[in-house]
Amino acid sequence: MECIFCKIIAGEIPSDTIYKDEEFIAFRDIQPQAPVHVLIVPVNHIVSVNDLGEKDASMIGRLILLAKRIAEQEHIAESGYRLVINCGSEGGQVVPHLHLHLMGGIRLNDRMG
Ligand code: DGP
Repeated sequence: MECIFCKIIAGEIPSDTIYKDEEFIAFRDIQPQAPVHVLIVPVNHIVSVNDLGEKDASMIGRLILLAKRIAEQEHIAESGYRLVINCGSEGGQVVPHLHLHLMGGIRLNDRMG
């Protein structure tokens, strides 16, 4: 297994995990861009948005709803937050395992890259 997020899911690499169920794991980003920076990751190894199909539509819905719940737990729901999925090299994706960034706790600037 080469994928770093699969290794985190398997418990082979330590992480600051704040949520886990059979479908998703959420852990704090090792290089946080904001006071709250959580990565929400499907347990199944899906490389990127490019690999999603119709069968994944409900999973993606649950991913967003989980992000909303974690934002509430992290006390940033009211102040606001940003959800980002990078896709591919020019989209800024570094880890080739689909993940949603949840960032907040500070006023985020408008610059996207
Ligand atoms: P992206 O650029 O969208 O692929 O984001 C990858 C993020 O993953 C980046 O913000 C840093 C984070 N990251 C990379 N390796 C690790 C790790 O081993 N542990 C944790 N917690 N985060 C990691």
